[in-house]
Amino acid sequence: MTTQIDRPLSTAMPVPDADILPLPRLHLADPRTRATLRIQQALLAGAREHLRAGGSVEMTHPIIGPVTDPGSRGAKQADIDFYGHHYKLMTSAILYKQASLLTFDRIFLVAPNVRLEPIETSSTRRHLAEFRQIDVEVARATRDEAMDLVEGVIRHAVTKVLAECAEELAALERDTAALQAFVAAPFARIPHGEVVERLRAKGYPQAAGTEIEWQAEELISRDAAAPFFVVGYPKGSRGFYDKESTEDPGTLLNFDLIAPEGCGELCSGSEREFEYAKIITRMRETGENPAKYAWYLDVVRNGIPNSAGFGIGVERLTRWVAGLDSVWQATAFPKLAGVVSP
Ligand code: ASN
Repeated sequence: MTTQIDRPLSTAMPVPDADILPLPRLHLADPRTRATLRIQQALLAGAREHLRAGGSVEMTHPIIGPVTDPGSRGAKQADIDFYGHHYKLMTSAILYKQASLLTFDRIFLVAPNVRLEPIETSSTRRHLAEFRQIDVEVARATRDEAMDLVEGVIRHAVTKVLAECAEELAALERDTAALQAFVAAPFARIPHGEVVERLRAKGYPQAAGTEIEWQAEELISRDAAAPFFVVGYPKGSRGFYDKESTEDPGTLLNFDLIAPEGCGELCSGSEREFEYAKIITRMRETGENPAKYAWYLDVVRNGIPNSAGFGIGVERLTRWVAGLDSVWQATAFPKLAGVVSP
């Protein structure tokens, strides 16, 4: 594929130039794009099969709204003028996912997200300014049950790809034996503090009590024998909706799923804060003005079930399963930070 994106990873990243992506007509007609998108189709079909079989209902959610997920780590929100009202493009569907549990106990959606990521992310090989998530929310579920569901969805979807996309995987020279072994193994659940220690042992200067940066995720992802969960991120690293542990205050009942082979994070999720007073407190702690969230707080004040859920990055999952160098290769019309594209 004609690309100049496979530069060595470095923290001093160049500002993207116009030819960081191939011309759209070359990318669209590339047999590798065709094989990749067939694999993505099988992944989405597999995820839908697994979720529907478990009783989840697929919904569609808004693309714009008065407020969006504020917890998108360093990315800016995109504004839109909605007949004189200040609206946002969705950075994630989280607020709608919780609210939708008034309609169904188990829901999912394949949702578009727009996050104006910092310009340096154009060469991380794993960030897009526009991407999709398989977003799931389950009423009365625990974090462990949510992780079981992530595991089930990924195992089923990857198994479907292995069964149905042999030609495409061969065209992309994907090591299918490795993929098979990755999804046959159980996905370990490793506490955040232990991951910090492992990183330090490898010489990476990871601070305790903070988010694990993408460079560090990539490092621990490289020698993983299977996808694995990092559980219990410190409060302050995520949005107000990730529930704080009552036994271990300061720790969130959340998780990330890290892919093997250096691909890094595929999915994040959590048990949710669902009580009005706690949500208000967490909003204030994270610097959010509750007045902006009027519709959501009205829903919460009148009662929503406790729940857990997650979002799996569609392009990241595709990149890993197809064995691609970069996440932009997993979409027909990639949007990288700062790069002008269709
Ligand atoms: N999708 C994530 C979740 O459900 C939220 C996010 O993308 N920030 O927890």
